[in-house]
Amino acid sequence: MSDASTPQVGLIMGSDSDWPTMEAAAEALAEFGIRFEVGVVSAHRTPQRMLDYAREAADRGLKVIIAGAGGAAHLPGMVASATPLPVIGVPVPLKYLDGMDSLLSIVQMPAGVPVATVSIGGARNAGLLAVRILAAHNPTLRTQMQTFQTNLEQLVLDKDQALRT
Ligand code: RP5
Repeated sequence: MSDASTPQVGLIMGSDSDWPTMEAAAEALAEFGIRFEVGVVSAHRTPQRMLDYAREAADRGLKVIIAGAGGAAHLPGMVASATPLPVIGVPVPLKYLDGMDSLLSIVQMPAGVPVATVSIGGARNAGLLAVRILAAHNPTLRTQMQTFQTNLEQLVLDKDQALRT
């Protein structure tokens, strides 16, 4: 089912044009040494591929799916409907509507089919949330996340100090 080389996170997006936004999720996962796979899976253009991906994800050893899409952004919700894994949705901003269309398409899920939606363009937080989900059963990863949070706090304190001097 899974071994040391199996990806833990599936990072998918509706189009390769989403990658400039979604790349930040990949970077966050890489910072924590999380194994992940990347792919284009479109709810509208490759519906069968999307269903196959979602239905097979858990058996392939994935633990979390991050799905980004823009506009009529149905990918995260549809994937969530066909997998028992946690799905994190990333609203990708497009040329029009400033990503509000993507956000509303992803966030307003019917009861029973949850998608953890991050902010518009918030792919980094999607990556970090995936790390936290994995860390719930991994003390080493949890310690890494605590160190990350401590460093984040220190960064703010340092900037505050720099402003005051
Ligand atoms: C969505 O349509 C994709 O997620 C992308 O954000 C948007 C536009 O796709 P392209 O026309 O750039 O391929 O499904």
